[in-house]
Amino acid sequence: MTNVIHDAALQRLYDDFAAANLKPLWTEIGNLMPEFPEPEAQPCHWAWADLLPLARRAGDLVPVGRGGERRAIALANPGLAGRPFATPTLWAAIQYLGIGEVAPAHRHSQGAFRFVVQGDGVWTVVNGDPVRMRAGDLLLTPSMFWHGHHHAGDRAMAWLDGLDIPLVQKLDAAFFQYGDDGTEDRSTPDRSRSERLWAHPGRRPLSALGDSPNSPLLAYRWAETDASLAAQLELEDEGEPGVFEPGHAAIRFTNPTTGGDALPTLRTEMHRLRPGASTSTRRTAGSAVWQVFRGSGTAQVDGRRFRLAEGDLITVPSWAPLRFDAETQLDLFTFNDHRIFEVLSLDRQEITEAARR
Ligand code: GTQ
Ligand code: FE2
Repeated sequence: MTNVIHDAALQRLYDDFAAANLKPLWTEIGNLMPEFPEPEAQPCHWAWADLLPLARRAGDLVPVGRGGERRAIALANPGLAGRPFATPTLWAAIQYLGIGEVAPAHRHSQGAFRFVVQGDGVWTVVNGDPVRMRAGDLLLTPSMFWHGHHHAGDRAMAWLDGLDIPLVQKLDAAFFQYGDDGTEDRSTPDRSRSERLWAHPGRRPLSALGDSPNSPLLAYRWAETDASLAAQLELEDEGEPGVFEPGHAAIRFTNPTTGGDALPTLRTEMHRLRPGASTSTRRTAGSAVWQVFRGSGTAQVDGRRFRLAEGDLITVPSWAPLRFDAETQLDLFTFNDHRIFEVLSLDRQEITEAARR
């Protein structure tokens, strides 16, 4: 009897909490403070062989222009309730531009990059500087830099966009502005002004000695990325240090003014595994997207196993153990939010199984 009175009183208390816009911790704590991350995002795989034909159909049916701005098709993680997000912090999309098409200039507080898995012919004009996009290149569009894209080649082109849209939305930090139409630079130089000034490692122009949070270098070319990965593996062959793990070369794309990440909210890296090599199994606080640039193999994410072919994409939720096994030489591009975790001292990492020697 006392119990019944007690339960009724308790129910009144909870009702009064709700009416006063209050909620007790003790009924919520399991969800709010789990022992370790319990991400809603799932490990997922998108095959390039599925994405490209869908992008082509969008190219046939959907014009690109002012308003919609971009013919970009987002990876929507099925764990994220229908939102167009790859992970809780990362936007990943395949963007498609046909011959002669123009994606109009705009700017926004969201930071962005393009990574080109195949093709040629598009220039992204970043703060008035036309930057050529070719296979294996990483092109930056930092926060609030004007940017539009134009196609001057003879074959339609698709590439990967990475942005911090979900993070910026969650933080209520989104700002956006349209550019002037018809005034974009449509020239097609081989080398951008940004590269002419900044693509000289270890050499700072004296006209620009201060740090800038966004990298002034807007293009990281495949030739140099490839050479740096190849050199790490050559050094390994010679018994010298330099590789990240046995049979696993890796580089991070950095801002030449700080030596830190190329973008403040998105870490970008390129990895190369020798044929037959395996990575450690590693889990990291924070989420990531990986795209195969060249080669084949498998990825294991939180017990799920994905076969990987050129252009394929996977999502890695926070704290999900991740391991790659290369069949052929396997070149992998990745971007993640780990830099944000570092800035906030929330970074954690654990190797659950070391790479074999
Ligand atoms: O190319 O400017 O995938 O603003 C999403 C938002 C691409 C872009 C996206 C964008 C862009
Ligand atoms: Fe944009």
